[in-house]
Amino acid sequence: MTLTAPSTYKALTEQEAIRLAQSLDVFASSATLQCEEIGDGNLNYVFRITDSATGHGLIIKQALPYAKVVGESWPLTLHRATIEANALKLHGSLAKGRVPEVYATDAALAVTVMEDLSQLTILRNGLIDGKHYPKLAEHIGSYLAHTLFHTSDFGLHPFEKKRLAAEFSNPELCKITEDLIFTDPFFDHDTNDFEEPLREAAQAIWDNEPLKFEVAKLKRSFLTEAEALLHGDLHTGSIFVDEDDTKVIDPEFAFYGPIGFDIGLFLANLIVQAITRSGEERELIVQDITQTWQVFEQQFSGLWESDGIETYKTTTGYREYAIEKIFHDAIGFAGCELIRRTIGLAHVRDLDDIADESTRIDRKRQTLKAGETLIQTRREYQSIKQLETAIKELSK
Ligand code: SR1
Ligand code: MG
Repeated sequence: MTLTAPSTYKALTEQEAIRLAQSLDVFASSATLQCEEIGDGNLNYVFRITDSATGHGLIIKQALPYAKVVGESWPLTLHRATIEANALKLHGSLAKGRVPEVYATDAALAVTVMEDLSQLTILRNGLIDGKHYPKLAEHIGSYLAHTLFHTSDFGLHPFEKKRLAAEFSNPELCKITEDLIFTDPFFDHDTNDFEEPLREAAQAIWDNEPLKFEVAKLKRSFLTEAEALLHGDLHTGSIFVDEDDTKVIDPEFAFYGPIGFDIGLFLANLIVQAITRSGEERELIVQDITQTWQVFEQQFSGLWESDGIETYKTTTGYREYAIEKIFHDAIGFAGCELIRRTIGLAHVRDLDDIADESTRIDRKRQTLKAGETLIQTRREYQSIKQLETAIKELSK
């Protein structure tokens, strides 16, 4: 599929997105195409182009030269569109069926044309509506194991790994994470955003030196440990689902970082759900957390045995050591994500849309408490069952 696009950047209108779609040999020349801008994220335009007669469609995603969530005062590299398209292709080849198909790209226009997933639901929206997805944990655990193992030194020749690490150098998007997840929420910074009743809890975080010492270590890990090609922003808004299918989208934050980061972000967003639910509905989410880790651990270990290229792979204790490090890192990163989604710049609807103020503030206090606890006690957990017990306690 070839894209006939202008060679210089221009933010597309809906009509221009239709003309771009017509230049692809996908739709009949007689087709009447409709276009809707459906982007609900913080950074990009997402156009859905549909053939009115057949209902068939595709997505044209375009990066804007600034962060939409803040406005033109926050310029942002267009190269993230190329990073995203290449990460989708690579991760899609490693985790079959878990990533939308990329049909075409244009670097100058910062555009990716891809599979329309509108038959599926954004996971965050489905969870907020009280739904549960029986295949989610199996699919995401497997996606994580395959994408992370096969791009790491455990499964990839060091020349290819270092070539990929250079290709996926993504400093501007990493800086957003370094600031918004690892720095600003832990200081009285003007990007922070929280309701006044939470000021005391926020101040307690800013005053907690032992907590900040642990966050500094986690930030250093994010800055320096080029372990695998991460998705980089694996929250529940980056996943499409239904009862049978799961697709991971939006890897524009992809870069070589610590393996536990993707796992931690996903688990944190499920923990937010556990906190907002009760009874059996909460239990289902807690079981998803446990199962995601179990599937990841089992499949990562299996790949270590079957496809591992590290000479030390059979050295007694090394696999267990590597997996324990990933586990503890993931718990710490989950803690940082919980705190930033509560008092940082980019919130989540799971918490903000709780209509009753007193309930909303209580849930947010719980999220902060869970974040602090996970960061500070992360090395104490020896098994996923121990973590499960702690999450149940923190969600009550
Ligand atoms: C300015 S971007 C804010 C957040 O949105 C993205 O999805 C990332 O999570 C980022 O931290
Ligand atoms: Mg995104």
